[in-house]
Amino acid sequence: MIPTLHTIKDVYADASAHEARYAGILNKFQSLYGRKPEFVTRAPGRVNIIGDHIDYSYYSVLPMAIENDFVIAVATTDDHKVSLANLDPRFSGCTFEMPQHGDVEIDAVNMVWSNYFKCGVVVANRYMREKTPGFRPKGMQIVVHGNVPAGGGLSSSAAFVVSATLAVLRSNGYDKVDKKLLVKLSTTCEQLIGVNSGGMDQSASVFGEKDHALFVSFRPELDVKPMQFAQTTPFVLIIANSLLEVHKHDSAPECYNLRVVEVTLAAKLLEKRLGITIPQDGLLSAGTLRGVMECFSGKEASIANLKAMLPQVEKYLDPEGYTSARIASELGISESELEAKYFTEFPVRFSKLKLYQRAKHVYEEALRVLEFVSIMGDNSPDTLQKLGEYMNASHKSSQTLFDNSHEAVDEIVEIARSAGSLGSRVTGAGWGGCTVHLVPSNKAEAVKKALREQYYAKRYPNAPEDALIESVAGSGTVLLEF
Ligand code: NG1
Ligand code: MG
Repeated sequence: MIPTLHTIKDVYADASAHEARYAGILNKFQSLYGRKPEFVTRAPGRVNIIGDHIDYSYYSVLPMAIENDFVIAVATTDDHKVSLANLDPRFSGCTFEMPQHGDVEIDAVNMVWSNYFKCGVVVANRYMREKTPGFRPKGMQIVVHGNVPAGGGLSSSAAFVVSATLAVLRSNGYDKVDKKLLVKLSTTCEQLIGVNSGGMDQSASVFGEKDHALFVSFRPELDVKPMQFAQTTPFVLIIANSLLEVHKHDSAPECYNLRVVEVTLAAKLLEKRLGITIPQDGLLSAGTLRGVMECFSGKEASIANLKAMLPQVEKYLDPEGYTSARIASELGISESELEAKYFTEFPVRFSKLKLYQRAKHVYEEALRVLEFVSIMGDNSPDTLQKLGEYMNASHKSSQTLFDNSHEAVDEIVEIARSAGSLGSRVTGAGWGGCTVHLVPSNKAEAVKKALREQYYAKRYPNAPEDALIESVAGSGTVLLEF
């Protein structure tokens, strides 16, 4: 169940640092609507420690919630009107009506911040209509504020849609919301605005726990295990934002959505070559690389079963890449069928599909996550060093196999390692955004200093204070009633 709290004291490590922000939200609410909010929803962003671009192949990942979050203050009305205001003056407000029938309209071509809220409305409304046919949600008066850097790989969007979905449910009498249900509903949100996303971010946001990383598994069903690191060698996780903002819905056809198509087609081709039939499953309705592994080497996503897939990738997928014509002919379908099935619902642009590289990344990254998790609690003097090596190998794979790094991101990674980071990698979707670094505590100052002098001073002399933070694992999504 999503907990209901009555103070922010249990939400943040240092609640006093957040008091002014909450006061600002409540003041704005009072001045706009002449009343107090009935409740507040709050959902955090996340940093992914290891395991990127494998959630949509249903392999386990290791993120943790961070303290930056998305806060939504709400009072309900009986007129079905929604008034949306943002405490941040850069984002202007808007109004719309809760529909009597069908979904609220979202203009995914002209992306505005309020679209993310509307995504929450759509998924919550569909759910409530399933429970109560003909249901029409109440109106809402709203003030929001988010402080997760946008387009930075820390899941500002997931924090927003989780918070929004919960706010709509709570407004309509759903005050005991199951955590898994909230993950399930909010995971479909960004698909409404053209990003064919996996479920890592929403899981981390909902299930976040102070001082814990989260081992998130998607099969056979969603499961989140809070994990702790051995503290033999004290360390910190540093998040350094490259400040290259990536707008996933704009870049999706060449980046995110293309990767989803590539891993799907890699699975299709392996299925054909191995002579197996993989079950069609959920998000990737054509089947996944995990599905291939389950049929070929064994049901469980174990180290052995994953390792057994690597020679198959070598044997059956071509590092040269595939044109549309070639993959169509290898799959034994026409190009128009290929187009209709894989390139239409979420449009993509490419010259060659890199099926070999993407599949190799997925299986190896899934392996690294398992190996990382299996030693993270070991009280041995070289644990931290080994964990760092997995993170470095993960970054290498982003550079060479998955093509989701960026030259500026690589520069940050190099600077941090030279100054004492044991493991440095791009985190989240990539192509810019944030990096995460595993740094022994006695090297933290040196790493931060090196990044300030060698990266930010050169590229972004006016970088915001929070471009470089030591991050703590924060708590998950909550409802607040003051
Ligand atoms: P971010 O970093 O929020 O863009 C995206 C996906 C995740 C996951 C990572 C890569 C969304 C909402 N999130 O995260 O599901 O696939 O990329 O590991 O699209
Ligand atoms: Mg996002």
